[in-house]
Amino acid sequence: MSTTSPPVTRSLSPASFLGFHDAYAAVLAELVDARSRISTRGNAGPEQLNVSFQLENPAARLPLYAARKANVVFNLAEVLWFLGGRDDLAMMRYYAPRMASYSADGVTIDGAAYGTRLFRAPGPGGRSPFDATLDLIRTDPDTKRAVLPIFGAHEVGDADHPDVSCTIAFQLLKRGDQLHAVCYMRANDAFQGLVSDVFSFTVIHELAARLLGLELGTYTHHTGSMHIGDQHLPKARAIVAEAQHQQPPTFPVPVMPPETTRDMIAEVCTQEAQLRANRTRHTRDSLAGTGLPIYWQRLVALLDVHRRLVHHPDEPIDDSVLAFLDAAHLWLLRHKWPALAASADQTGHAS
Ligand code: 5HM
Repeated sequence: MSTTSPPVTRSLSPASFLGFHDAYAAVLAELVDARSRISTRGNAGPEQLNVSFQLENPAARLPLYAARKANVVFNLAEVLWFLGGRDDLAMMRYYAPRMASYSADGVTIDGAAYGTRLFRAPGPGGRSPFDATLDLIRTDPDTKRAVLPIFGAHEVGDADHPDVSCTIAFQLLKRGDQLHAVCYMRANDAFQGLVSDVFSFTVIHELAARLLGLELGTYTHHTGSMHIGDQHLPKARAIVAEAQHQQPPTFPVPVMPPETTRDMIAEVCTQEAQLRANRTRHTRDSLAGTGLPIYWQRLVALLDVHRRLVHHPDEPIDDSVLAFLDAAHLWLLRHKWPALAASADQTGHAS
């Protein structure tokens, strides 16, 4: 009589983390020890294929490592750039001059301008792919078709363009009262791109949940090629060591308010443009005067603090605005802009 061995059971689901802070260190820990290396388009470093992770709370999207000094202002600006359906280099260059290297014509950005693929309406009166996808979920809640393609057919086999979309697609799945999201990436720079991609897509995920009146479910990130440049390895090792030996700062995770509307997003985008041009400045009263919920007021305040750092680096920053910032944002600002550390000490925020 032949015996059959029992089927091998193993989990086919990605590793799960409460928030991105822990997932980021786990990805970097794999990369710094990865044996495989690639060298392409002038960049060389370790690579790990098929890296996936899941976030239980996608609103916990910030990596709070002193060794990383994440630029949360850039992250916020980039997702506003997406939400506005924009592709202009001018806006993003203000926040990150290195974005100029993504532009083929010095005026626009193509592959990394995900907003053109997600939020730009296809024609007058037409719905954007994002809005069409939300409508699909409303009419067929169990749908598996709520997919927003990003990598385009026109990018296939392009060796010359400086910027070919790294995200393939973004998917939304309503299951029960929760909205889950999946981000599929062909390639991810584990040190830089990963931080901004997770930030942007978890904000878009959270916004979709709010607009649909659903709870925020899990966010899953799948990457074909996760890699890191050799120049980032020392900092990556420092982050991994910090994750192993230090408790992260604990801050409350702000939740996007359920009453968030597209008009509020438009108002935040308008505020961003005004602040970038240094045409407006805020106090606690003027922030309240925007009529935005506190959550969005705090993000406008973050952009205003950045405006002061860029346009008036020698002026002291209004302590009442600093004290109003989200605590995690202030913590990141203080690490990124040391000049802010002294004034931020006066705000009463925990460091
Ligand atoms: O040669 P390639 O087109 O793959 O180079 C693009 C680089 O930017 C890769 O390191 C990719 O992982 C990174 N990247 C990212 O991580 C780029 C974008 C822009 O689409 C992104 N995340 N969003």
